[in-house]
Amino acid sequence: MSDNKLRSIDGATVELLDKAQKENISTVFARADEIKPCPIGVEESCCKICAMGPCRMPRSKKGEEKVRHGVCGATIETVVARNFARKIAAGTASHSDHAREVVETFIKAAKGEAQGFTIKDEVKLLEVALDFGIEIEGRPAKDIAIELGEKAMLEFGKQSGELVYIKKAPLKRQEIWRKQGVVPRGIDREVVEIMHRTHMGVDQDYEHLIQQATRTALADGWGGSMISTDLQDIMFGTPVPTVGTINLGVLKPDQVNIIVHGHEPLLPELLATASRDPEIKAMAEKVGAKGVNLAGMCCSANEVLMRHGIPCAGNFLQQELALVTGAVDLMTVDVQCEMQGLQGVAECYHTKLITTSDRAKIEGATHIEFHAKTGLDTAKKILKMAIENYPNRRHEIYIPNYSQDIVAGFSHETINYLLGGIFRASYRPLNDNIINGRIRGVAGVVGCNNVRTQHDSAHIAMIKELIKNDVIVLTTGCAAMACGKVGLLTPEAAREYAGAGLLEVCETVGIPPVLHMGACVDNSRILVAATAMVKEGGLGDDISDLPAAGAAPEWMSEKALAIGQYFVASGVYTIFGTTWPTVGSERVTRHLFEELEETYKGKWAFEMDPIKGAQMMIAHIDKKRKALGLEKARERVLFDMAMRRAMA
Ligand code: BF8
Repeated sequence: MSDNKLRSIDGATVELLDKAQKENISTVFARADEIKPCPIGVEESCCKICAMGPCRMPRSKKGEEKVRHGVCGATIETVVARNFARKIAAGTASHSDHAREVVETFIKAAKGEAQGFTIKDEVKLLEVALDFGIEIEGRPAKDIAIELGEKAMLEFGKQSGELVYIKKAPLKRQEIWRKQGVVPRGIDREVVEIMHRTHMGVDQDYEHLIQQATRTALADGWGGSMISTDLQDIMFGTPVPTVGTINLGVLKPDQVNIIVHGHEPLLPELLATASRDPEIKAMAEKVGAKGVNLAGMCCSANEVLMRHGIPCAGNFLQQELALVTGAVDLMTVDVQCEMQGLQGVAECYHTKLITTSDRAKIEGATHIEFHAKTGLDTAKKILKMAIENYPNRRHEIYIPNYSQDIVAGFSHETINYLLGGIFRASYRPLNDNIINGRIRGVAGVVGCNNVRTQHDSAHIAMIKELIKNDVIVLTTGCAAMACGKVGLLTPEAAREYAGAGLLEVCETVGIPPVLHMGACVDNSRILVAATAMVKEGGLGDDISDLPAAGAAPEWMSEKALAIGQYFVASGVYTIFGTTWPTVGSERVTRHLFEELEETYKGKWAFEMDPIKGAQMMIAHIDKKRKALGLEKARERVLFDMAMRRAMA
């Protein structure tokens, strides 16, 4: 067995890793072997916010017995909480700066100033306009959209008051947030305040720091991310279940292969449109290719997959390996989760790496900036560059024979429609199936890949354990792609992997047991779905009452921590795997893992074993079922299904 099978459960990844090693090409996997995690950094026991340090304050062998202080007197609690809060600020800033770009483009699209963009979903436009308190009666869509864009933009710079979307949460949740003083005022204000409070000599009380981290994370989930999802839906269409294909086998040896990688779906949308232009196809044929093959990578992939069925080449740890096929003529990257190592790999082949955002350049890559006014021209220019690069292929092409059909695009609106039907769109059937026990509960399993664990394996082990136990899984980001690659995103997967109760529901409705809800900003869809379940009735009056839990078993990015913190503050029990960034302080860890539950009814947990993690989630779901008085219903259903199976 190749050693690389220990690094990934995905065959395409293993084959290309073998190839990269043979060709002596540096990838994230090789670099991870060369660089071991810093033992002090991994505990977050290092303070480098002033020039009197850095102060290294590792745990003593006897745990917390030794009192640890930095040069300024900062306690280890302050240092660890500061580091944690800064990560949440960075995660929130990332999702929200993405949202800002979307809002700017949205306003231009509404004014007719964005090439190739219009308002596609007028129903959602009206819904979101109402959320923002905008008058819709008798007004043209264009005017409503301009006002919506302008009001959404104000959410970033607001100095006081509350974010508009806070009112979408269950009333009980809003009360908790107000009582705790964590309702975000403006998105940017909360991020800036963390940066201020974590400057040398400002906020030096770990609970107070975590409180601001919570307010900032809420500004992500119920602010930036939600704005991003909603306005993207209005511009590009709200996703509906769409059939697609995933894994590196989607690359074509005889076509011009272009990969869109990153997070903002703006340019990828235009590339999708422009790649269908007959002129582009003719150009490709002129250079000897059979056409242009557009594929996605990371969250950009999720966006164009859900809305256009554009194939998905893979998730985070596959980005460099895609280039190792020798078949990628051009890759565009915008923002977030793009490894600098890409340029080095691109140089080993003929691939052109193009940076497209004004916020991100990579040394050595070609920079072609995307601007909404000229977006379609830029898209065409990039496609032409890719086509011109096709004859420059100088290596033998090797595309692993792995691709898998999937169904993606389960927005909140779609779940509503699928379960209730067009005339009575509703979460009632979902709630009823939870109440009667066919579905035991709901789990959100989301997040990244992390090279410190076997690629994709924790996602799949955890999710299989959950669905086997009748827990329906909602997924986004790289977790969703991991599911796709092993066939969990097909209705047929229910028969193979789901428990009897969940299988019955999936077969009746025709859905997979794992629902792909989009990119990482689309975790906001999970918040909206959870709120809809609460509002539908019968499952308590707050998100924390739902038999539900969340997890990111292979997380690595700061965005994941912001997501986790807003789920916890929204009342969700949330388990992370891989590593935990507050182990340097037992008090801070206890605060996050135990004390937060007293106020927010949600808390963090850390578990490296994904099966154990799934069992912890199931135990939590059962605890919530019991609190709702539902445990008896489930016992009855299980008996019925066992009987039915015995009869089959
Ligand atoms: O936002 S899941 S590795 S690609 S951070 Fe990045 Fe993590 Fe993937 Fe998308 Ni999300």
